[in-house]
Amino acid sequence: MAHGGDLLALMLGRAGVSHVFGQPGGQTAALYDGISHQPAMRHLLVRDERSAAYAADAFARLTGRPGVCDVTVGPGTTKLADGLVESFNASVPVIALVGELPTDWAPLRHKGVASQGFDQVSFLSTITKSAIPVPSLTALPDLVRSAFRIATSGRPGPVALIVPHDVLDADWAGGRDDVGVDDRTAHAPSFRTVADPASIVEAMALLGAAARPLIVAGGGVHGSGATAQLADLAERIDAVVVTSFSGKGAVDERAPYAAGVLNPLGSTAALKLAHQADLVFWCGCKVGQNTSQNWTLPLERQATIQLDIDPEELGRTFRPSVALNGDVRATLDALLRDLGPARRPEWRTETALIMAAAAAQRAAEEASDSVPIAPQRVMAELSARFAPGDVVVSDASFSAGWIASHVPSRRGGRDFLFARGQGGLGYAVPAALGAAVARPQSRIITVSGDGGFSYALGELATHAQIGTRSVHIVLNNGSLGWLAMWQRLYFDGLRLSVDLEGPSAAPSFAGVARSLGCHGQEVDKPSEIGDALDAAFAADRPAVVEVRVDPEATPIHSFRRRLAEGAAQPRPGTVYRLPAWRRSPETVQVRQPAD
Ligand SMILES: Cc1ncc(C[n+]2csc(CCOP(=O)(O)OP(=O)(O)O)c2C)c(N)n1
Ligand SMILES: [Mg+2]
Repeated sequence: MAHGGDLLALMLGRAGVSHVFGQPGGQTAALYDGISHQPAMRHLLVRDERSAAYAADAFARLTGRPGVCDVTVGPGTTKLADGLVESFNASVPVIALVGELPTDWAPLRHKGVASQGFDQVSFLSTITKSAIPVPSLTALPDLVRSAFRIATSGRPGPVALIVPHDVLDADWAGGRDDVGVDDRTAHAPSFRTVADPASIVEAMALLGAAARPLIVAGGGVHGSGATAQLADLAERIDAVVVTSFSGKGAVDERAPYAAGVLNPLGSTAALKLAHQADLVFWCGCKVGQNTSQNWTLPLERQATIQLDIDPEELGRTFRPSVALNGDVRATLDALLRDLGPARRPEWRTETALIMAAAAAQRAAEEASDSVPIAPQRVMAELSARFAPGDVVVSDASFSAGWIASHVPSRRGGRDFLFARGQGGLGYAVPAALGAAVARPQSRIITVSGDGGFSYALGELATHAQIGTRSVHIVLNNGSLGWLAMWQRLYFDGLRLSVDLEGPSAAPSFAGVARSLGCHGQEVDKPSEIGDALDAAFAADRPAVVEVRVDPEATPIHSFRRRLAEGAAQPRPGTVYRLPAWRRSPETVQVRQPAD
């Protein structure tokens, strides 16, 4: 006799779900049985449910289809939080299948009376678009349809479907008609809306009147598949395009109008041009803290157009001159229908000068031969090997800045993933699992710091088991570099709990990789980087390239300025100021600068 797990798996299959990421529990065993009966569906076992949510997030970003993950009740559910918040804040459609105690144990669920039970609906409600408890087998089909509809409609996001043990185990007669999922809701955006014609006319007038138009492209450009429209717009009116991290790849960054990522860790040209512009068109971008430089952008004198699928975003932090509420692609299509071409040679010349200066600075940094290695050099070597279609997945911290400025996109398309929903360390390696199955023909490259990489070491075993085409670059500076610098620059040389190595112990990430079934290689000279990357790409298994990088290097502009001023330069042999309880003999010595 078929069961609820079969029904759920069948419906997922009808919705085109090809991969489910998760970790089983007793309460979800029937779901696994159901998945095993779906010939076109693959279940991928992760080592930590946090990774299942991250993998589903990456899968969704690259395919537009909801990423699906599953967890068991209680400790499985709590580990979903990192990934669901990431997807929620970054507007990524994900469906989490969540195990639950049997329905008639409801009164015992709370306060740990029934093993593993807790108030999952309340917990998940705050970190999803919707947390849907399934009360019975009869209700299941409709609620599965709801999960897809909610995840993919309007502003996409994660949905949790909470299915009790007895519902999954319940006998199901099978063969019912009622198991279809509306195929239009099996991908995002499900239904496209267009901004109202009057606003589009106003936007066209502003675009026509501007002397120095600049577009800030966010993740919404990728979410709606609008890269071709964006390039058309930029070329037609001689606009500059900058992107958020999530929007990177919205245009080919080798184009003369592409000025890079607008972020405190991003492109200096983007920052300058965002201040020079007289019109800023925020396109599928939520104008978050970083893209807006702590909401100092847009400037008072700048005209603004804001295009967003979510009307709540319009005017959240500033009053746009023109607000366009609609799907990015459909609305740009409408705008482009009547928008005449405009040449702006002065703006193009100004842009070219600013971009050339930034490029010269980048090139100088990338040519560095210093030891320990400059991360910019590593990125340049990666960039030389980066092909269209390859995917780069960034971990949080400095890696994001290095990728943003030193690995330009080579086409309009979503080839870069950043955990910008909440910037959690440990995103890259698990997300690469989702990327690898979403793009099986592509090479997946992750870049992490040693701190971020430490979060997800176990998933190297998953990569090896699945046999992903992945290369993982670890920029090992021996520390939580961002925080080490923050403490030093803003807390008078403090150095507390930012070192990841002891006097006689340092983790070998390449060694860990080898013991988990991957290729692993250490690099500590610039001349070795290229060969190491070539060997990693040629390896017959996932590969880790651990590069010893300069702990003094940072992509954060404000840190760089302060370091250049010399105010807080570390002096060899000095002892950092530590809180009283940590003074001698446990004081930490400054690392000797390399010669
Ligand atoms: C889960 C999580 N915990 C803490 C932080 C705060 N944080 C931001 S950057 C950073 C340091 C990361 O170190 P590493 O990954 O080695 O990168 P590095 O800064 O050295 O390049 C920390 C702890 C975070 N972003 N995410
Ligand atoms: Mg580090």
